[in-house]
Amino acid sequence: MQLISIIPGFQPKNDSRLLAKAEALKPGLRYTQYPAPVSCRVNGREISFDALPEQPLRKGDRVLLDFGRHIVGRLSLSLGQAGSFQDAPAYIRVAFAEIPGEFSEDPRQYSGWLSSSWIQQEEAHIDILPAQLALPRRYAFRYVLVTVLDTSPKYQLLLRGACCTGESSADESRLPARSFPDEELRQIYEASLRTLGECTQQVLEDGPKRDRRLWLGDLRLQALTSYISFRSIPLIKRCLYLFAGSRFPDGRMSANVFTEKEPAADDTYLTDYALLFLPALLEYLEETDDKEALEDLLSPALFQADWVLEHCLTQDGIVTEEAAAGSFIDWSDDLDRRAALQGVLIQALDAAASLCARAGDQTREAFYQEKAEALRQAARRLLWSEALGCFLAGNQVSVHSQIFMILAGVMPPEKAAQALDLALRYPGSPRMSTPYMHHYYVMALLKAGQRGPAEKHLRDYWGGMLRTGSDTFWESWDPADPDGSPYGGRIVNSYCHAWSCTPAYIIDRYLLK
Ligand code: RAM
Repeated sequence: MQLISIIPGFQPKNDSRLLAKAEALKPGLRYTQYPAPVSCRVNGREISFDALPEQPLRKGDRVLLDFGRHIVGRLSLSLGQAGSFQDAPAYIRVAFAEIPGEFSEDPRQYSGWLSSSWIQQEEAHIDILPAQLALPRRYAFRYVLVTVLDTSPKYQLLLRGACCTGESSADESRLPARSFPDEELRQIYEASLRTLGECTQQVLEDGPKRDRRLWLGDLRLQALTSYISFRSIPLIKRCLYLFAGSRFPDGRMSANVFTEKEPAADDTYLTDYALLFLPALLEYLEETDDKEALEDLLSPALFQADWVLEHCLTQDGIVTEEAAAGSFIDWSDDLDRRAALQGVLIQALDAAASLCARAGDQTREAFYQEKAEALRQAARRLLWSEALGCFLAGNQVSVHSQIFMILAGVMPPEKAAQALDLALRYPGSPRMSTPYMHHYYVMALLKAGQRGPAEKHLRDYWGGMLRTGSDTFWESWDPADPDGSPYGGRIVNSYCHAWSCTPAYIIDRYLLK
């Protein structure tokens, strides 16, 4: 599945009042000075970082630095010279990686559908040594690989120091103290919050390596986790205002917003993502009871549900194939998304009813409740297979369909666990490929009363990423296909990704109660 939408002549419609409020909520960044790397290898041989400045580096030499934790920030290298006169520039490559596996890929071999410009590497000529080389971008990394592309026969390069400054708007002093029944759960919890903290910038970014911007599906899960941790409330409000403040000309919400310049809705519409604005807003209001936000955002939110009700339903009350194909749900080429989208829509209508109740609008509250109920009935009538004991999309059995039907309250609770189990094992059923989908799977297990299996899955799946040596959670991970990538090359995958940060939320709200 390639997600590339280009609408010729697209101009987002911006609401200057909402965007001014979003701008006023922009957080400042906090800067952290990180200590020296915890380990250093020259051409594969471990040496102490203190000994590195004495190590003359020649053409082809490679220095691998491990900073011991994931960092989002900037790097500056102190470079010196040994030997005779510098009669030619030093020429080096500096590559950054979140996990070591990124260095085992050859960037020139990458031919996926996302831009190779996301690969974090720079080449620099240094005319005069000694020099302080400040690398030009903000990077997401734990590992840095410096390759000497050339010096000259007369001199060698010295790498005398590496100075690293982290950037994030997350306030660690707000983190609650917590105790855990065991080390595994503590590690998963902490890696979740590290992942969230690194993505908490001037917007809630999806991934600090890539795409470094605000996506709606990610925002909802980041916000849930932030409520129990950093509590970046003004930032979450800012992100909600950005989605409402820059939209498609017809009022639909974009799947993501560019914010580096004047905020601009991307010309990418995903049916499920737009609908997720409703639960995201409701959850924000449940945390804050922010009357201003309710007043400003209610109508943009309801529009998302109204638009789908008007344009995306068949006569029978099931979402259309077209709307389902235009939704995300999970990275999977062969997934039939109809049942899953039906479930997302029902949850959005439930949220719409609750939002109207908060606004004291009983007429519209009743309207959305009725619509949700009608769509539940339609799903039970037309998507449920009595023979199999699970929901179908077309003829397809998928765990994705069961998950969203359970979360939408369509599935009879006593059948939910069985249907999930059946779909997971059903021959040829599409696999879940992202922590985003696994989050909803765990939530569905919890809703089905399966607390034990939910906790086991959280430990197995997210713990599995940590057992590879990572200290943050990834955008895509299927233990059965560890080298997989939705983009046609895992070198562009993000290994610190917003939508993977939810174990801390699940642990806090459901497992340590
Ligand atoms: C990816 C982004 C983001 C996700 C979308 C659908 O490219 O990284 O996390 O929300 O796709």
